[in-house]
Amino acid sequence: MLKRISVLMLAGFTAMAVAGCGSGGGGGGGAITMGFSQVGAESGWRTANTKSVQDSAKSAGITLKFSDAQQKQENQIKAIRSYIQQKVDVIAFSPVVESGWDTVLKEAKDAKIPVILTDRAVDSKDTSLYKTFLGSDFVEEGRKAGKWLVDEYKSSTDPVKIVELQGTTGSAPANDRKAGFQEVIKAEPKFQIVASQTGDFTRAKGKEVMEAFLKSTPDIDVLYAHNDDMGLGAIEAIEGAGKVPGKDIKIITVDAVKDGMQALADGKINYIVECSPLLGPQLMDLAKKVVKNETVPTRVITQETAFNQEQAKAALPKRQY
Ligand code: GZL
Repeated sequence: MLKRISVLMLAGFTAMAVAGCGSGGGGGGGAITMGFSQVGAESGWRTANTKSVQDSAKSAGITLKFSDAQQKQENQIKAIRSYIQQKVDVIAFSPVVESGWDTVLKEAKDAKIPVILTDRAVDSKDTSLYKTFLGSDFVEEGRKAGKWLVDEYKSSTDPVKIVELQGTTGSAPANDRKAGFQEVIKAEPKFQIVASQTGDFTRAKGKEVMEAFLKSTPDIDVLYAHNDDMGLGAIEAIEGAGKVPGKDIKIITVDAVKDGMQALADGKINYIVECSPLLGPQLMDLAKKVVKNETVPTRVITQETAFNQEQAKAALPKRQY
């Protein structure tokens, strides 16, 4: 199953009459300077996303000022303020959590510097605070995970005990992957989420929380982890408890990074919903348009797929990340 990153331009193009940009060269046709605030380096997905942004800026001839917030919102706010001070032409960032951005985004708007959201969304009611949001539909990713589970257990009536490793508390992917999954499985009472806790998208935390689940929750049937890294940490915990991942406990994760796909091909994970980190090329195209006051869609959704164990074996050799 080929991964497609094509842009599904939502209907409802909105002519975004963007105000002039900062005093960088972009507005006048010179080289564009982008200030980018990255969440951190918490997962294989994030590493691939950072590489995509940095490589794409280089190929697009865009000067990139890049900062790693170590998963702290205050560091992202500081970085955005410093980009405003430096009068960059455009600001892009992946908000670590959904809330708490209105003040700093208003400061960027007042400074006439357009902002692009990439990867994760914010819950600001005022959508004029940013020009567009480029990223996956996390609710749909959760639905895909739920649909696989419903199909996997379609011929069973026994209760199915599920534990869930959530992503970073308050983040759009954690909120939405949970919501999409629950929306699908709630139709069948046999599915019971018996424990759910954040593993903060990291392998180490995923292992630690899964060890606690294994101690507190007997007879776990399924683990739903909001990303591969937490799933890979959980596999270490499951094997440490003398159980067989993918068999004693079925595992569904999200991302489809190389390590996750390898575990899927090896039978330790049962299903992975893809979430592509390769947003760089589209981000740079959008930045060029926004700086030149061209029309951009208010929402750009990346097209993604999902993999079972057989599909992972076929796809692995061609995976870019
Ligand atoms: C999803 C991204 C998430 C990944 C995790 O777009 O924000 O953050 O699923 C990463 O691996 O840490």
